[in-house]
Amino acid sequence: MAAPPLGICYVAGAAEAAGHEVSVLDLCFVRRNYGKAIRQAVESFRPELIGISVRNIDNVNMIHPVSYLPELTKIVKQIRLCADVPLVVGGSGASLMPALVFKLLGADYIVVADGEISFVRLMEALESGRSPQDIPGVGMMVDGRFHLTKPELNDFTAAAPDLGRWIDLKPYQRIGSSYNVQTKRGCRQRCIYCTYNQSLEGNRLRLRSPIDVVDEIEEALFKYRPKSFEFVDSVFNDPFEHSVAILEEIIRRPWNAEFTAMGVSPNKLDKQFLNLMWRAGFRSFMITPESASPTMIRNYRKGFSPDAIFHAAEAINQTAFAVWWFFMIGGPGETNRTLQESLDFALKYLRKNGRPVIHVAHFFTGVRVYPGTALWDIASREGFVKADADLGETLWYLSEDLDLEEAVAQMSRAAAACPEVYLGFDERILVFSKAAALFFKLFRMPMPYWRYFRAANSFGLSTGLRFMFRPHDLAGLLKDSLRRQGYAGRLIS
Ligand code: B12
Repeated sequence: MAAPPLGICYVAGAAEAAGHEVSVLDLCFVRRNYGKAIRQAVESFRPELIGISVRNIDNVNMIHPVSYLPELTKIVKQIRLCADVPLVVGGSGASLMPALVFKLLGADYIVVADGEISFVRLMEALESGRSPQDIPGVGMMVDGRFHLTKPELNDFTAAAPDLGRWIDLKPYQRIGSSYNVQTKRGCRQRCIYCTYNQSLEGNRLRLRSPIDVVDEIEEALFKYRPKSFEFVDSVFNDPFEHSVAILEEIIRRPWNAEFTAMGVSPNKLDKQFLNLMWRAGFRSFMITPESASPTMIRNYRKGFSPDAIFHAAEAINQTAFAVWWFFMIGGPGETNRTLQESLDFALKYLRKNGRPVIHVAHFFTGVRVYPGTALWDIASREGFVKADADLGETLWYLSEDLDLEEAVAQMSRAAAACPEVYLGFDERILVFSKAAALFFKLFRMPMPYWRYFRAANSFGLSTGLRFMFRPHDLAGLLKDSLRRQGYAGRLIS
């Protein structure tokens, strides 16, 4: 799924509002020959400074790991070849591991967390010949050492980013991507593995007024006619009252639009709230409980009671939404029994059983370990992360109480019994996603296209093709990944 680069559009808008001339080069659909696209953009625009937005540093998949850092270094090299100007990196990928990304890319400056204010202040400082070293969120070399000033997470007052002003939205719309909208920054949850409440957005909630959010949607709707809007908040329905106010404001407006959201918590996801979502124009959403085992919900510190997920599933089953559930297998305390609890939940609550609702229950194995999280400390204590760990390698945690061969067998059994179950292992099938998107478009099938995972799995199960693309020895691949990061414990001995 291509995500329109919302972050850089916010920053571009802020820079322009501060009196700078700004141009955005979106490399998302430039498959080959970055060099040419970069050279042309530099020659025609003649920038005095270049900012790069680094959204993802890897694909967060333990079985098929892909690092995006080598490609980024190539992009930076191309830029350096044709432009002798300061280079600033920013974005969530940069904010996760600032020192690593800064050094690896050989940037001149890095901006961590929110970009609008820090980037404008950085440019002002450079223009007036002052050192930007004390600007919150800015990192640079000082006396031969990387120096980063702590970011200041200000109220969320940035102007609406107007994506189509900066990038061409058409290729995104062609493949079914939504117009992305942020209603708040900050996350007050304390999930042990997560970075949102840390270097990315901080723990303090910074809410936008619901009227402003819906005004932004209204303007984009009439200007760009996107097929759907996607809320990209860490958790859309927290705080609950804020999401209710946004939904009610949408319902009050005289137009109709389709909505989806990626971070929906099972908390308070009852009939009334789901009804409000439906009336506002939601037809799908992603829900991220990570586990249905009470032990694991507690261990992950998910911030909702184990009952919430069962109540949410019962309420969702009375609707016609398409819902993509995410489960993360292998956190601290995971056993084959707790894994089975999550699988049993999917088998019991997420089957279609003749109802209009469509579920996809996506099970990932392995938990990505990021610096600064509680999981980092646990992983360090248990030997998954070495003191001299190379952050350029993707680092993983897998509970030592899990028998991996049996875990793979359990998940495969569930996938064989239930087309709703989709495994992280199945992701090889995504090479067909572009062709599939064209097919769906040709037949004008409703989006989001992931709703067809279930139908594809049913077809695969009835024809015997379901597991054709799955690698052999999945447990072995998981162990290889752990070996690469220097783990030598019980899981591989
Ligand atoms: C929403 C979301 C999604 C949605 C996107 C929907 C959509 N239509 O956009 C979905 C579910 C599709 C998704 C998918 C993926 N995601 Co995601 N996603 C997010 C999330 C929660 C918010 C991103 C967002 O839009 N934020 C709002 C914008 C405004 O913020 P921003 O981009 O950070 O920009 C600000 C600053 O970073 C900075 N900035 C940005 N660019 C620049 C540039 C310069 C020069 C400067 C100075 C500053 C600057 O200023 C901006 C404004 O303040 C983040 C986590 C988070 N809380 O940030 C993860 C996150 C970005 N995703 C992540 C990942 C891994 C993925 C996937 C690869 C997962 C997968 N295996 O499929 C895919 C990749 C999709 C893609 N094509 O890129 C990781 C990336 C980390 C990593 N390891 O690489 C994150 C950080 C979550 C995490 N910690 O794991 N994602």
